[in-house]
Amino acid sequence: MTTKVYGVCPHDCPDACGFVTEVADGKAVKFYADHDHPVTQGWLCAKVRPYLQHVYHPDRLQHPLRRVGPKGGGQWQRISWEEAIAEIGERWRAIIAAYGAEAILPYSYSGTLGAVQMGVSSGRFWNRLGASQLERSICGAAAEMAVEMTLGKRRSPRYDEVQHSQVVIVWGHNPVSTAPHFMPHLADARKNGTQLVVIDPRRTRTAKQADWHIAPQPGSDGALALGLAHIIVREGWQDETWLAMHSVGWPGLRARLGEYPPERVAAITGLEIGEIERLARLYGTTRPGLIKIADGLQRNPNGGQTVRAICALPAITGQYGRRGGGLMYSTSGYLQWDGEAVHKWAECPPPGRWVNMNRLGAALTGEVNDPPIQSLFVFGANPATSSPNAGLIVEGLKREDLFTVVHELFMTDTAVHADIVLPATSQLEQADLHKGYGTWMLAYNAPAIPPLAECKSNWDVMQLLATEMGFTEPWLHQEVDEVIEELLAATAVHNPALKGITLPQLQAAHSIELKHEESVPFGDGRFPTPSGKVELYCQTLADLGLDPLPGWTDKQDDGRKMVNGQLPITNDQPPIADAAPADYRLPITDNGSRITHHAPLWLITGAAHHFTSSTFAGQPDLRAREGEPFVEIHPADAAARGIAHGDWVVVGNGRGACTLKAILTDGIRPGVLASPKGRWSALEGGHVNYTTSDALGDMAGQSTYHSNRVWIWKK
Ligand SMILES: Nc1nc2c(c(=O)[nH]1)N[C@H]1C(S)=C(S)[C@@H](COP(=O)(O)OP(=O)(O)OC[C@H]3O[C@@H](n4cnc5c(=O)[nH]c(N)nc54)[C@H](O)[C@@H]3O)O[C@H]1N2
Ligand SMILES: Nc1nc2c(c(=O)[nH]1)N[C@H]1C(S)=C(S)[C@@H](COP(=O)(O)OP(=O)(O)OC[C@H]3O[C@@H](n4cnc5c(=O)[nH]c(N)nc54)[C@H](O)[C@@H]3O)O[C@H]1N2
Ligand code: SF4
Ligand SMILES: [Mo]
Repeated sequence: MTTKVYGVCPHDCPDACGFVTEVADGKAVKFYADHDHPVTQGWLCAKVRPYLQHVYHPDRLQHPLRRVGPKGGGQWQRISWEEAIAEIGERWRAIIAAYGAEAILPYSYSGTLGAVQMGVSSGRFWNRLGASQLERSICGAAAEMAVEMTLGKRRSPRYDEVQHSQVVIVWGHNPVSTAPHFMPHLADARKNGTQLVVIDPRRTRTAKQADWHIAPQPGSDGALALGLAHIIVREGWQDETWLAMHSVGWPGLRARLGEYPPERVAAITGLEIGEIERLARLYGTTRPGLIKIADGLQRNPNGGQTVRAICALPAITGQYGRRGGGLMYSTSGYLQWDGEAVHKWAECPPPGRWVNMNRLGAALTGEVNDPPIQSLFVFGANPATSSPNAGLIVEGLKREDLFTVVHELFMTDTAVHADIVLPATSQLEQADLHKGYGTWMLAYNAPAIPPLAECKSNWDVMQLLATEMGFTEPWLHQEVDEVIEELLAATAVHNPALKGITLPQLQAAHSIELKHEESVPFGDGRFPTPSGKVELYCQTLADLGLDPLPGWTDKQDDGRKMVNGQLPITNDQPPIADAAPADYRLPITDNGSRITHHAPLWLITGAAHHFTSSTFAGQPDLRAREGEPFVEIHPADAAARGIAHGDWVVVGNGRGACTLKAILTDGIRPGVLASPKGRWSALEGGHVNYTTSDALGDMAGQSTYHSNRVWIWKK
């Protein structure tokens, strides 16, 4: 007898696919896509198709562990859950007595996107404890803020609406890998003549399919957008009527466009003037035109303003609210879980101080000291692999006086540095509530199988910790389904799309497409900003001391190590850390100085096709399909450095280094290197985040991974 159980993909991906697990005798025996799910349409991506290998991987953590050897030494003793939780409680009570609860920092991000296992589990218990608050700005914080400041809310059309677009500009985004279920709809549109332009310094899988691939210098997109607007106005292709009715600040922006003539934009972006003119003509004269962005584009120091500048283009051409036009970014603004139901702020002590997750290494090594972080609890995240400036994070994790707990499915680069490791359930072993951030779907994940061995879900662990700390509030001790019912009911009060949707109904349907008031985002011409219009000039930004008009700055990383958020004053070039292993240092020349004759390059580190951040990067089949850890380099840059195709090379800067295999290709812009994120240090001997910067972007404490200056040399 097999039973079918319907679930939802929990991984960080806008598609939130539906899947089916067939279960016999408590074991998952078959796993496949939900054929009736309107977004999934019967197929899963390469990462999740072999999910049973992930769930039943022999390396799954099965029991709580206590460190017995030195930090990071890999020696463990199996302990019971009772012992583990009692030890955590004992350590925390001592830390709270000496330093206060803010000395405890929870660190979680996108292992799962579930409302309960991620959202509520990152909120309620920690707020009740009075722990430090984590500023979760690793991914798309600047874009979220920029879009909300400009349009009021993050709203996006459904993927299939692309059929109404005449031209699609996929800008700094790689949906073949990162939003795969958009692609069949785009392919259908293209059969009917829709043109596809991809703007990316790298010829990605998506760029390979495009009619036209444009490869600007990283971090220059804001100038490109303003340059396009300059030409559109010069040619009179803008929609003055629409701008007058639906925007504020157009005269100010229009004046600023004078600073972005094609010659200057060509110099900034490294593109030909002819390319810029042609793109402006295509977008300026073809309606409707859709611009599709995601978060990769804005992971640099001017990412927020870049997104503001791009958001201005559909306004200038009067295309918001028009079917097939406008912006496709995120649907998250249509449905935000009721904040009080998630966090219970009103019933908790005042929120603790905020710690930016991108500065974890700095925070652990002295930047945060009032009080210092004495305990770190990591779940649903792998900062030693995925967070920037990873070498500094590892240095922090090695602190003898830091008590680290990691709740994980696998012995990750982070877990290996823990004092206590707790085994976590996979999505097949837990219940949850999901919404797609690129779709209009709401879905229930039913647990398909019992937890493996002694694994527990995030919410199970929060309940155990609450009991240990003596917290008796009922909202810390509900069943998952009770939490879901509460979230649905509390959110329905202010969100008409949820009216009448009950948990039993959702469980029976598995997934439901939400009916929003508008079938096209902003179709009624109203924008939920303070002015009710598109805010080209944004007073809220001005009040925050930020540029109220879309702009561009050339602020970029210089490859040096930051000390307490400041660059040390030194002219040493290139600044390879002397602390780096000898292998990673540049050879020393006869006169004793480091070789400096070659110029630094920009390293961009976007999504790997077969991994989700560092998730799945330990799975043998997917690792084999992704191939050896590589870096793409233009043949001209390689020749200048004596690097041949297939050579092992060191990529490094003042923060650290890693070893990669050189792939010579003209699919990368000269002066730029590309190497995907996610590789595990333990398996590959280092990874790109040893080099990435933990400097923050221009808005919302954003990470700046793609502004990363490195040197590269043959190993
Ligand atoms: N297969 C797979 N899918 C994923 C993920 C994954 O790791 N693997 N990660 C998930 C997550 S966490 C997220 S946030 C999304 C991200 O989704 P995307 O934003 O689509 O993914 P990225 O690869 O981060 O960035 C997109 C592209 O930006 C380019 N890029 C970098 N800097 C610049 C620049 O300055 N200008 C321009 N024009 N392009 C630039 C990179 O070359 C890359 O191809 O994907 C999600 N989906
Ligand atoms: N160089 C570079 N680095 C990047 C980026 C980049 O563009 N370039 N992009 C960044 C972006 S966009 C993002 S979103 C971050 C993501 O960074 P993270 O959120 O740290 O994501 P992962 O590295 O995939 O780690 C997630 C971990 O959660 C675990 N996990 C999964 N499900 C559960 C669960 O239910 N419970 C528990 N306790 N654990 C679970 C997984 O096993 C995995 O080890 O990475 C960032 N890193
Ligand atoms: S990662 Fe994305 S495309 Fe793959 S199964 Fe999950 S939701 Fe679908
Ligand atoms: Mo992300």
